[in-house]
Amino acid sequence: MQLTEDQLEKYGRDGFLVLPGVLTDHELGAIRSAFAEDAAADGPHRITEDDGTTIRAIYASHTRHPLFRDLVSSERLLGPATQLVSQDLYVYQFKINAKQPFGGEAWAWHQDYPVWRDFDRMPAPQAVNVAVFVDEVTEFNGPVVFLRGSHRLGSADRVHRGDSRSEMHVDPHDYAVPADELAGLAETHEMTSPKGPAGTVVFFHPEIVHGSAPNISPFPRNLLIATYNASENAPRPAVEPRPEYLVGRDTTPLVPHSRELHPALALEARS
Ligand code: HL5
Ligand code: SIN
Ligand code: MN
Repeated sequence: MQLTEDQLEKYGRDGFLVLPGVLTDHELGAIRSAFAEDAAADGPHRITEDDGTTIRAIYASHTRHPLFRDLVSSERLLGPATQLVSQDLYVYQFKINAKQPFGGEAWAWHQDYPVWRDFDRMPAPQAVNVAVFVDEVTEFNGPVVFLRGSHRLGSADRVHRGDSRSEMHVDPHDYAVPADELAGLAETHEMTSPKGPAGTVVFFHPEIVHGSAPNISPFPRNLLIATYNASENAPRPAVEPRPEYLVGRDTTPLVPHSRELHPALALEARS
């Protein structure tokens, strides 16, 4: 799968790019089962909502489950990601943000790169997020909202809030874009939220301003996000390096495979 010049240009302009139909229903079924299996493993990589039990996010499934390990090297994700960053890539971070039916909570307005710059010493925003819709995303189940083109403003300084929402990761709430700044940005940058069937993939820039509302619908909104970083842009040594479930340390460039290794990643779509 190769992105066209038009698609590359669109990503440069908007800060995100939507590709429908990247994964098949069969593959999505396997991804949902793998997620359910992996979600059973306890540990700090498992983030809960404020109730302390509902799963909010799970990190680093690609280090525990063979399906996710193979998925991140799939040419369908890694190929376009490599084109967008124009460098060899490795997985910096992998998470599934589970927005459960009837109450999956919001993700505050934020930019990703300031977190990775300030907490991990990532030198530059030479990375890309690849978000896979594990479930259909609609206006009802809390789609990610982007401020179109806001990545082109670069990264602002941010202040870490005292009332930290989580110690396991940096919740966007803890490093949010302040309300007055957001209000100003929204005057010049359109709010837009890609929606679509499960299997859609959204590539988005680490500096784009984004956030999402709670899920009051009866439908889940599990969103898988693999963040690929340029191997040459690996974080510099930090005084307090964050755990490996948040910051992948193996910076060896990934080699895309077009013939899927895992049997659940069906070949039907490409054969
Ligand atoms: N939770 C991530 C981290 O690295 C940062 C957020 O959406 C990405 C801002 O701890
Ligand atoms: C969300 O899951 O809605 C937020 C995604 C993100 O911050 O990357
Ligand atoms: Mn984010």
